Amino acid sequence: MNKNILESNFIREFSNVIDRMYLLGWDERNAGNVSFILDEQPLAEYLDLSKPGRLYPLQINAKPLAGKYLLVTGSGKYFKNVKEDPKANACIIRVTEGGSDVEILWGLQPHERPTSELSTHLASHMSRLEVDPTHRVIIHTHATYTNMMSAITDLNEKSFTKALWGLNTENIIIFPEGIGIIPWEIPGNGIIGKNTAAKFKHFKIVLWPLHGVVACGDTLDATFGLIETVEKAAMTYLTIKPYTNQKLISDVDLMRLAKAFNVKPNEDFIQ
Ligand code: 2HA
Ligand code: ZN
Repeated sequence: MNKNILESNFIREFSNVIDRMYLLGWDERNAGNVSFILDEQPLAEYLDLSKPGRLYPLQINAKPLAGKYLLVTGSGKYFKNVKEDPKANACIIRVTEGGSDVEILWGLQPHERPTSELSTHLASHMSRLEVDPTHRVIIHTHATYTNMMSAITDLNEKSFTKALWGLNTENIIIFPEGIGIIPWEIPGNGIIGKNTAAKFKHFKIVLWPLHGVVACGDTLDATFGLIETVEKAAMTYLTIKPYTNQKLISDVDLMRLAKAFNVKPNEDFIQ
C-alpha cells in the first residue's frame, strides 16, 4: 500500500512556500509557477512509478533531465488554492528518455497542463545543474517591490545589484553573484526561457522587468529566502527613495563583508 502523498514532506513544503508567497501578495490570480526536482526513492513510497503517465509535449528538448521527476504547478492555477488542494493545482511529471515530452504521473485533470512556463523551468534546471549538482528548485513569482523597482531604475545588472547590496548588510553574503536582468519579453514564449536559463549560468536570481523574478536554489526555503531578501531590499530602496542624504554601504565595507563571510562577490560589479 502506498503512503498518502498529501502527507509527504515534499508536497507540504511546496504547498507551504506557495501559500506564503500568495499571502505576501506576490501571486495574484494565476501569477507565478514553481518546479521542484524530486528524488525517486521517497517518491516511490507514494506513487507506483512503473506505470506510464499521460504524455505532454515540450517546446524544448530536455534530454539532460531524462528520467527526472518534478513537482510543478499547473497552467492557469492560482497560488491561493494550492495548499487547500495540491492535487487539483499541481502535478508530478517525469521527463521521457528522449526529452521531448513529459509524462504526467499525478495531479491535475486529464485535459489540464503543467505551467505555461514549463520550458523556462526545464531550461533553467538544465542550466543550473551544469553549474550546481545540488540544484533542485525554480520559482517564478511577481515579487511586488522588485517589480516596482524595475519600473523606475536603469535595467543595468551592476547598478541594480549594488543598490540592493548597499541597503542591507547581509545581502552581499546572500547573493554575492548579484541579480541578472533580461530584456522585457512575452511570457511563456521560449525566448524568455532561453534568456533566463542563460542568466542562471552566472546568477541565482533573474529579474523579468515589469513582471517579476525567477530564482533557483537547492531547497524551497533557500530559493524563497533569496527572493525574500531581494524583495526586502527593493522595498527599502523604494521607501527611502524620496529622502535626501541617503547612506549606503560603501564598496570598501562591502568587500570587507565578503571577506569576513568568505564569499566571492561578482567581479564585474565590485573589485
Ligand atoms: O504562470 O506568471 O509568467 C503565470 C505567470 C507567467
Ligand atoms: Zn509571471
